Amino acid sequence: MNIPKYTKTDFETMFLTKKAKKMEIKTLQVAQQVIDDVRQNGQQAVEKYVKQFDGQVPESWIVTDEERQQARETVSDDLIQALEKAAQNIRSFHSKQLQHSRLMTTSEEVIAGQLFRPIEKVGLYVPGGTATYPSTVLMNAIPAMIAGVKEIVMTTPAKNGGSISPILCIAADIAGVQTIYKVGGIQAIAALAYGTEIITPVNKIVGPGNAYVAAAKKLVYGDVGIDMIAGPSEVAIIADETAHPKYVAADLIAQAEHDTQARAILLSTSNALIEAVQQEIDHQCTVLPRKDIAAQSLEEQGALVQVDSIEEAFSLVNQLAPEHLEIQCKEPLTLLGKVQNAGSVFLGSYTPEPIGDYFAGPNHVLPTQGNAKYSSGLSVDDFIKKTSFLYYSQNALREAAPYVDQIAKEEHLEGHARAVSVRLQDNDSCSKTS
Ligand code: HSO
Ligand code: ZN
Repeated sequence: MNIPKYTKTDFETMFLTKKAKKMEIKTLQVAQQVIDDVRQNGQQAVEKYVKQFDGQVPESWIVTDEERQQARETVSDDLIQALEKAAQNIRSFHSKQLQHSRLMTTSEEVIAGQLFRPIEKVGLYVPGGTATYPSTVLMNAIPAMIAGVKEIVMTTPAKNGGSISPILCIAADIAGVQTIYKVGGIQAIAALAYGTEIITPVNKIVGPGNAYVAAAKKLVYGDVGIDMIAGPSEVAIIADETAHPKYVAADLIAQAEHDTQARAILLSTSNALIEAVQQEIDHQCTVLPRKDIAAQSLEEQGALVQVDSIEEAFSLVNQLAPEHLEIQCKEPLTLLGKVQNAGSVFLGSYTPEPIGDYFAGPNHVLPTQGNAKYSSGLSVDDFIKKTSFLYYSQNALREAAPYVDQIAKEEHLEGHARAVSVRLQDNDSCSKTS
C-alpha cells in the first residue's frame, strides 16, 4: 500500500491551507424541499419520503415496548454487559461536568448570577446502514440525561418498515432514551425540528448522519439547536523512536476503516519508525475485513510526515486541530501541555483511540476538520442553558445611574437613560423597598 510521505512543507500546503467547507448546493436544495414539505404536510409528508427512501412504511412509527423487550432476547448477555459497563464509565466521566446555578454577588445591593437549566427536549438522530453505532447512542444520550433533559427521543430508519437494530434499542434503554421513532433521513430531522402529528418537536437535535442529514441539520439550525456538523473521522499520531510500529499502524488503520474519507496522519521524528509502520500497515491490512475502505482512506487521505523535532510535530498538529490526537512518545504525559488544538488526546502506547470510542468515558462526538480550534467535544454543557439574573436595590441603581446615563446618551437611546432616571426622581419610590 502506498501511503503518501510528505515533507513538512508539503504537509503544510496539502493539509494546512484553508479550504472553504462547502456543502453541495444540490444536497441543500433537496433537503430544503423535504423540510418545507414536512413542515406543511406533517406526518403525511414523512410517510411519503419514508416510502420513497426506505421502502415500506412501518406498522407503527414508534418502536413499541414489546419490540424493545424482544431486542433483549436477540442480543447476547455479554454484549449487553459490555454496553452497560461502557455506559457506567461514560456516566461517571460526564457527571463530573455538571455545574449548578451560581451567584456572583458582590454585595447585598447587587445580586447577580446564572440560572442553569437543562434543555427540555432533545432529539438524537442515529443513521441506518453500516454506521449503526450503539456507542454513539450512549455518547449522545448519556450527557443529555446527566444534564437533566426531561425528554430524550431518538429517530433512526427501519429498512422496509421492519424492526430497527436490536442493539440500538438496547443502547437506547441503557442511556435513557424514552421514545424511538422509525424515521430516517431529512424527513426525520424536519419532523424533530417542526413536529408532526406523531413526532413531537424538540429543542435541539444531536447525532451524526450522511450528507443529506447534515444539510437538513444546517437548514433547521436557528429554529432548533444542533450539536455540530461532523466531517469524516481523523487521527493524528505524534510518535518518537520509542513508539511501537505495530501499535501505531493498528491505530492508523482503526481510523482509516471508518470510511474512505477518514484521515489518518503520522508525524514522527524517526524515519525508521515511519518505514516500519508502513510495512506493518501492509501486513495488518491483509486480514482486515474492511481493508478496501482502509486502503483507499490511507492512500488518498493518509500522510506520513517526518519532522525534525517533537516541537515541530506539535506545531503542525496544533494548526491541523485534529479530532483525535495520539501521543506515542517517551513520557507522554509531560507533552500534554503542548496541545493547543485537538478534539481529544490519547496518551502513551496503551491508549489506542478506540478505547475512547467505546469505553473509557470521554465523549467520542468531537470536532473535525479543524473545528477543534474553536469548539469542543460533546459534553453535559451542550444540554444546559445558562440564564443570567440580576437584582439592584435603589441605592445601587443610584450609584450606577451616571455611568448608564453617559453610555445611553452616546448610543442616542434616551429611553434607556430614562428607564434609570425615572426611578431616582421622586421620593415616592424610596418608600418602596423592592
Ligand atoms: N471514531 C468515531 C466514533 C466511533 N468509532 C464510533 C467507532 N464507533 C468518531 O469519534
Ligand atoms: Zn472510531
